[in-house]
Amino acid sequence: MVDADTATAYLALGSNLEDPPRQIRRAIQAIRRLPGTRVVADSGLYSSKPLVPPSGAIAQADYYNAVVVVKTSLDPYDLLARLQQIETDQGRVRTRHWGPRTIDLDMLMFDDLCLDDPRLTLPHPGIAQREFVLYPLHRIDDSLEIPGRGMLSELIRNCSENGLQYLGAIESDEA
Ligand code: A4P
Ligand code: MG
Repeated sequence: MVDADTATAYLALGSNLEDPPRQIRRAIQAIRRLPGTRVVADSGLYSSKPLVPPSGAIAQADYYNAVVVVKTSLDPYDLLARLQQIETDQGRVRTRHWGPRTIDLDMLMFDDLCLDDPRLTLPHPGIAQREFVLYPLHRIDDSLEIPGRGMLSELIRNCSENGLQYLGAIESDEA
């Protein structure tokens, strides 16, 4: 059991290599196994068009994305380090920024913490512009407020779906 002294963190998962739905399921299983942490909600699975970086499009496959909510007694930097370890365990090779990846785990929010640290920026800098983050968050909690950015329902009004598709519930079969 997680004790009462826990934080709520929202985590974004993204993959576009090597059976992405399976990569997402594996990562969620790994998150479930983190100490002092339990997954309390998930958005279900989405497919999305690759984000086009400011430097121009990179030819890469569509992404699969999801958001999960955890209650955790880990501190934010410890949680980040453990998420990065899960990325490494799933064979993520950091080639190019915004390039294809087996799994990307980003921390979207950690309670109402605002951090301006390149190692851990909170809320995540892309949170307000990314349809594959905003719509899954909305499915989880349509009355959510993003610290420093405003109401989710307002942010979503200014963010087109850009081909985002809801694919259904995430099965929890993988170890
Ligand atoms: N870092 C700072 N703040 C955070 C945070 N809140 N969460 C630091 C996680 N990490 C954070 O990350 C680079 C550095 O960011 C780390 O050292 C960490 O300490 P990275 O994972 O090594 O590199 P990256 O994945 O190339 O960067 P990033 O920023 O995670 O990439 P993006 O911006 O998330 O882009 N298109 C679609 N449709 N769906 C996607 O999921 N993902 C990306 C990745 C591109 N296009 C996409 C998607
Ligand atoms: Mg990342």
